[in-house]
Amino acid sequence: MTKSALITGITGQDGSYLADLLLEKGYRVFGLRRRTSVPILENIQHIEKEIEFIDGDLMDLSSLIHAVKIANPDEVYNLGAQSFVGTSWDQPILTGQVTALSVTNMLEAIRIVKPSARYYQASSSEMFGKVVETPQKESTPFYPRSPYGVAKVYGHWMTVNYRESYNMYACSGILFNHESPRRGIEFVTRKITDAVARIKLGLQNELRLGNLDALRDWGYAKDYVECMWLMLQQDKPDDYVIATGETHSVREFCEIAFGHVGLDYQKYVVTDPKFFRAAEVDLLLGDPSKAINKLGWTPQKTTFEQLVHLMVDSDLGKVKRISN
Ligand code: G4F
Repeated sequence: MTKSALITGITGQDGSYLADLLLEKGYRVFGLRRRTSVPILENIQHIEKEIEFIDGDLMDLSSLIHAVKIANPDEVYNLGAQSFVGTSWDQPILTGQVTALSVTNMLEAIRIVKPSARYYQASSSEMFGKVVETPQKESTPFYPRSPYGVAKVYGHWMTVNYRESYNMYACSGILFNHESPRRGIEFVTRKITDAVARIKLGLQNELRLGNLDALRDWGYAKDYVECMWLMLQQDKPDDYVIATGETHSVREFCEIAFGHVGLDYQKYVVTDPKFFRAAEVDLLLGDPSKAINKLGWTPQKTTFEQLVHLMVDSDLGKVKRISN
């Protein structure tokens, strides 16, 4: 029988890759779509006609109840959020409403309409924040460092709580940073690869960044969505860290990205205090052993260097098309 899935955040990087994967697997894919004056469909243009959109908003429980009734999903992937850490200091309350409280809205909609649906919650390595151990694993205590991180901790524990209170199949994927050509331009990796392309093509002179010494465990988003799906195919629901097990600095990312087009990053990157955060997460390094052993997942199908290269190549293509 054809399975159906409901995805929130379907127009984002992860939602779009997950929709690709589920369509390939023969799922009926429903996407929750928030009304915006200008539709943002770039990431899903190629599959727009195959997705069944349902209008709704994560902050509006009645629209989520309606969405679950319409989709009658076997699986729900809750990927929608205010996901930019930097903005969470400017809009802490909105971040709490969208990134934290709406998780309860989604869980409630499922509990009321279809409690047998399997639920995936997009948790984040930002929950580890000022890390208390390295590498970080499922049992590592949380110490979030931003309103975003705090909101994600709430969503994570609500997911665990609904699993334990109502016996729902609810899983939380603690994903470390994951990037791709579909990443939003405000995140540091895309900001760098877009700038590299513009500088190489003579359209920009410099790149202004914040903390170059921050260390992140960066993987490829396309590899990570497979893990979301795997989590919902097990006998029992559980929580998993998804990471590569390698960490690299923002500086290293710059070095490889500029180097890929024959440029020296030191000539173009300028440090600007405007991009420093009120409280920084200095180091993230995940231990994906549980996902490897229990889900049979393979991290680093795409290596760090390959990831940087494919993002630079994609941005070179995009910038050339726009500027011609
Ligand atoms: O790319 P970022 O903005 O990602 P961040 O804050 O690590 O969060 C991302 O990954 C999380 C998973 O751990 C997700 F939950 C979250 O939704 C998001 O996808 O920043 C990465 C690092 C930070 O340390 C930041 O201070 O890069 C540093 N950085 C230095 N200069 C900068 C810049 N970040 C941004 N966005 N812009 C800069 O100019």
